[in-house]
Amino acid sequence: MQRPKRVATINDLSVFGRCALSVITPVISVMGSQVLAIPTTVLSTHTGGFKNISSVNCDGFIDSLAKQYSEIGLDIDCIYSGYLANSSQFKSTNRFIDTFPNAFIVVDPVLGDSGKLYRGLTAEMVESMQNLVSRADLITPNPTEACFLTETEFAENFSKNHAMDLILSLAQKSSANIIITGIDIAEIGKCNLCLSKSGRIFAVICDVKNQSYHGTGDCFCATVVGSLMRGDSLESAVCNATSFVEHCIEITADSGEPERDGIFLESALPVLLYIGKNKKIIDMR
Ligand code: PXL
Repeated sequence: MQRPKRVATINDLSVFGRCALSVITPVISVMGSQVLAIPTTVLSTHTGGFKNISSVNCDGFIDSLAKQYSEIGLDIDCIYSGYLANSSQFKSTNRFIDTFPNAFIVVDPVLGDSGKLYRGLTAEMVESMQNLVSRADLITPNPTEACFLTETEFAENFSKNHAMDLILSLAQKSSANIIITGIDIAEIGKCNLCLSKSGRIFAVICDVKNQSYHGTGDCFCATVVGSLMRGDSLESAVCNATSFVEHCIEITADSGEPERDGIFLESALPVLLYIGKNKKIIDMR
């Protein structure tokens, strides 16, 4: 048996709130790849809707870990970055990527939601993120992040033409595969809009009502990474991730638990062992 693929994921560890490393690690592991979970910051909770958060910054850790791994000749198949809290973490992530030039680079440009930056993130970090996405093989912004990255005015709803303009202007910033997650397009509804490196633009419809839970972006991106690492196409990876997030939301939605606590990932994980659903793919041009 070949060794499992190795995914180094650089993100925060929010101890409570089911996002970032707490959801990425189990999702990718269940899908058969080994996760090297590299914390940028350890927080008591994520920053969306909690007070008195305590946090420990892990600045410097990424660099020392990269040094040790390159000394022992560790191979890394994929580097997947997410929430980065300051410019030093951006620099370290760039150096980490330099150290492993053969890795497939996934950047989930965690910056904000609903048209606003997350608490504590600044315009300087948007610029650093613009630089980081230019180095990626896959990026997964939500509409807010896509607008910040392209310096476009945020909209809640998009026409098909407006959404196409947005994804094409992202393609000017990055030659990566692009997935804009959860974008509301008037002609087709809420969907994940994708542009593959080969130039295909397609959408996969999201069958969700109006619930939004914290950490679903991380869950989506981790499922895409898990799928790609096991050899699925971009199209299949997006279908798998879309149906997995739908399932997570469905089993959580009637519970009455607060949205900030995240999805019931523990109950949903076994579904990933069998995921391979073919959702409808809509070609956009
Ligand atoms: O899921 C995105 C995310 C990740 N990490 C932290 C966050 C958020 C969103 O609020 O606060 C610390």
